[in-house]
Amino acid sequence: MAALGLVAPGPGGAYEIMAVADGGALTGTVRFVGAPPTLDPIPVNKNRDVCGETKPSESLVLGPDHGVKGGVVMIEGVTRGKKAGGDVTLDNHKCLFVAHVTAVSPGDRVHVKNSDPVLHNTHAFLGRTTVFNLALPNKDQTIDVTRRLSKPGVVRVLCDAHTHMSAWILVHDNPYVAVTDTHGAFRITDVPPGTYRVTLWHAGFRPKGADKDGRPLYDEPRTVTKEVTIAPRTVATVDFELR
Ligand SMILES: [Cu+2]
Repeated sequence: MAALGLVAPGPGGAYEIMAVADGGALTGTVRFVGAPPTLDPIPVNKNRDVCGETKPSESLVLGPDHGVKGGVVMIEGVTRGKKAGGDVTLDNHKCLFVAHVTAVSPGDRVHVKNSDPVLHNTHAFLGRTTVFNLALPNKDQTIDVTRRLSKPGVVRVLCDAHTHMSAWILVHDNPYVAVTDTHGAFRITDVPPGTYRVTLWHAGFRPKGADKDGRPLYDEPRTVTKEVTIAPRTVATVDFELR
């Protein structure tokens, strides 16, 4: 198979784009087991005329049968395969980040947008380092942040104007990554056949009080890793439990 190009040099070397002729797929679900915590609504600190008095916490979102929305499933160690290149928009919409959890890989084009008639200031951190810090005073304003998200990791996103607003962007080092839907389901396609470690990441959701600015705090994110073999032109399944 011919290599089509190189992107995203990382610690393990560059991810190489190639045609995946015999690719398989990986599907599955993430399900919550046990009693979920009660998550208090988060008070809105300003622009209440536009944003409302409170917003629901999105740190744990369960659908039918306790399917977990907003889990990130990542296939680890894929060094050659399909091309990234999705278009992703993180929207400040009705005073929430939409989506609350996003997964991207180098090669995806990423924009931050403001759909509201109030100032939002989207501030993203990788660890303690700011990766972007954008004042968006105008409705329908859009800023390209593609180049700021070249380094793999868990990016925490806050709004400096509104303490109730937060989001996550997971930057994976290859395009084999997906976010679970409202049923807790995911699907990753065109995977080169092989045996892989597959990791679920989910944000912390057990309340731990609030910081000095009134932002709610939760416990640490969880990760669960499993090993999965994906055969040519078949669909493998892996299910995760969150508790
Ligand atoms: Cu805001």
